[in-house]
Amino acid sequence: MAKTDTKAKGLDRHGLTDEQLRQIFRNMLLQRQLDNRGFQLNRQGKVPFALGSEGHEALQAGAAMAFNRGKDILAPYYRDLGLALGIGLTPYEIMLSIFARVDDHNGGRQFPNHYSSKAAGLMSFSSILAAHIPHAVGAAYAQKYRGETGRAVLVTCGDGTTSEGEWHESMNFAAIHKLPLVMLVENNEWAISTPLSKQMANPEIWKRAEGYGMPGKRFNGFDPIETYANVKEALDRARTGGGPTLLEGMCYRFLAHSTDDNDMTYRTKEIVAEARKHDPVPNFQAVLVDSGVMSDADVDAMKKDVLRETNEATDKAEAVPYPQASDLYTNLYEGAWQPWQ
Ligand SMILES: Cc1ncc(C[n+]2csc(CCOP(=O)(O)OP(=O)(O)O)c2C)c(N)n1
Ligand SMILES: [Mg+2]
Repeated sequence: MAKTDTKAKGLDRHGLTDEQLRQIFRNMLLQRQLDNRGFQLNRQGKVPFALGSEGHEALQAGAAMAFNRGKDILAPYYRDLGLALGIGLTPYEIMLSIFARVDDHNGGRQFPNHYSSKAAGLMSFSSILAAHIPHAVGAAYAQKYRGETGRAVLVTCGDGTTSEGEWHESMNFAAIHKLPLVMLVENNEWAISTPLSKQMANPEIWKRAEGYGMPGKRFNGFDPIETYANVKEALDRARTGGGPTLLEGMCYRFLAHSTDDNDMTYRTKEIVAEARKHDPVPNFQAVLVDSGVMSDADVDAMKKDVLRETNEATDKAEAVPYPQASDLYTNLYEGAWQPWQ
């Protein structure tokens, strides 16, 4: 599918208010600023690892706007900074995780980017690709088993993850049981160094939906409003007993996979520069300014505020201590028992 820019299509807001459109844009700016901060801190030797959502901003900010806080459950993967922010995690919570500090939800003992928040309805997940998808299906099964309506599970993963056995098993099980689940695949064309062409013979992931017996759809993930509309439609169907949907949002990974990866060993600067022509952040900014939702001065003020919030979150989180070595087995074994005893 050709990637079209939001700008070219004008503003079809799908019921989103000006305030919601500004929230989406702020989320996108925050993603970029926090990504940048993570990479900076890594280069300064202050954090061992960082990984960015750059190129996924619109997809994640748009999808998060369709999530019902306090009702739905999110089962994200490691690239979902914008989804985590969009459903209520703060930059400070994100920074606590990047710095691995004791006040982090996981006690500073989980890999960075492994978001979790019981209060926000965000399921903890594992680094094992697709391992969280059966868990998400289980949560959707529990909702159905209890006869709950008006809520659903939003589960995400990358294009490469759709090759895993758990992914196929989960889609099949969700369809058989008509579970309240939306599987959102963030197709950025890469799985670290593996291009889509080496991952699957048919590059249209959404078309697999028919084989499982559920609706499937592909959309332009560089457009936050189009993303919102598609995710909302699928979540509404799931919330009202209509069963699961497979969605495929098209985007691109602008950064290397992580700070541990040199993408110039498998793709060229020119390829990335070509994809960056569709950069959703400046494009959505232009949409908001052209349509009068924001002025240039509003945009400047928002960018300054996002930088301020990022700086404050960084300083505050950095000042929090690391977990104690003596806490290594806290929440793993009952009582005071230690595995070396
Ligand atoms: C089962 C398993 N195999 C391999 C890995 C190593 N690995 C981590 S991320 C990744 C790429 C995943 O690509 P994709 O699903 O497209 O997500 P993206 O990072 O592109 O957003 C791989 C192979 C892993 N974590 N788990
Ligand atoms: Mg990918």
